[in-house]
Amino acid sequence: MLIRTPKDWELPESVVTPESAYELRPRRDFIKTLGLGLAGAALGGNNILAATAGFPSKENPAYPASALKPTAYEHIISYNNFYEFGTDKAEPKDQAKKWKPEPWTVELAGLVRNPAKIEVNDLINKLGGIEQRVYRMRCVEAWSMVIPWDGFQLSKLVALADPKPEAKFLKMTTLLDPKNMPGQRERSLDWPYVEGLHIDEANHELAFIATGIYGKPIPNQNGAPLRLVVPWKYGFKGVKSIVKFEFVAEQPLNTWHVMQSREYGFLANVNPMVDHPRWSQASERIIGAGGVLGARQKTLMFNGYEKQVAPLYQGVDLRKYF
Ligand SMILES: Nc1nc2c(c(=O)[nH]1)N[C@H]1C(S)=C(S)[C@@H](COP(=O)(O)O)O[C@H]1N2
Ligand SMILES: [Mo]
Repeated sequence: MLIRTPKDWELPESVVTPESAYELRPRRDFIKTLGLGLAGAALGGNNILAATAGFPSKENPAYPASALKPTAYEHIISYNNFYEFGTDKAEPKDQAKKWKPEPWTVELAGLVRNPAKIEVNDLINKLGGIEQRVYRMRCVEAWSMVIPWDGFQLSKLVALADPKPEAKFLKMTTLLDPKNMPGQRERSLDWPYVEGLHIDEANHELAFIATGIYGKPIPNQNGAPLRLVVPWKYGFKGVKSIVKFEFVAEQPLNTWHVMQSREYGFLANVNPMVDHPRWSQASERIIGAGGVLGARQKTLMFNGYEKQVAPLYQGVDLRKYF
């Protein structure tokens, strides 16, 4: 079921750079991962298949891997921010290993005509399945990856919930489960993790709910069984392991804003011209590239999605952090 037909971005082994060229290993790893199929999922160790609906998925030609160079699977699943499972980048992979995000119920709530509690696979099927999109990902800490996601456009979920006109924002909440999420027994953040979007942002074509990476169900450490992906915003907006989508009238208080209101806003659009109070946002470290020191590249306005999302922010002062 996880074996897929080859796509144009799956290069034959022969054209891939040798193992020694570290920077170019992403594609090689990609092929290995795909070649292993189900066995690969098992070897991953962390893959408790909470949301298998929709696999194998097909590439959406509007967001192809051929346009960007995907980060190696190994980096994507071992360098994580998921404070529920530890605050070091390497911790979530280990600490989330035994966590079982199943069964998983998603709640559609608040100012909607169609409130619902629905099992995640049923939700995916109801929304017409999943597709692949390759997006840039830029953390506010000034590192970046390119991730081949599987999932569905968030606007489909919004349409299913059918918000009332008073609903101006979408608030999304991570599971609260201190028994099984060791990080929630610490006070590293205000639990549960909450994020939000303006309803127009939630309905933007780019806003995506990921249920997979590289054609396989999303590993626990990346936010199983479903997490938000908004590639023009800093990574912390991408709330993981969502249990509740709530349509509200007022702008929700998002977790990192509550934590450090001078450093993290609500909008959090990627902007190389506005520095974080403690570091520059002009450039970023590319995870998995350039050996030990890492290669850097210039950060792009709206993380490279300016053409698509700039219309959302007409009249908004983008020099402002919030
Ligand atoms: N629930 C929850 N969601 C979260 C986080 C978190 O700690 N908890 N970290 C955020 C941050 S800061 C980033 S950069 C991304 C990281 O996603 P990744 O580990 O899949 O790369 O998840 C975001 N979503
Ligand atoms: Mo982040």
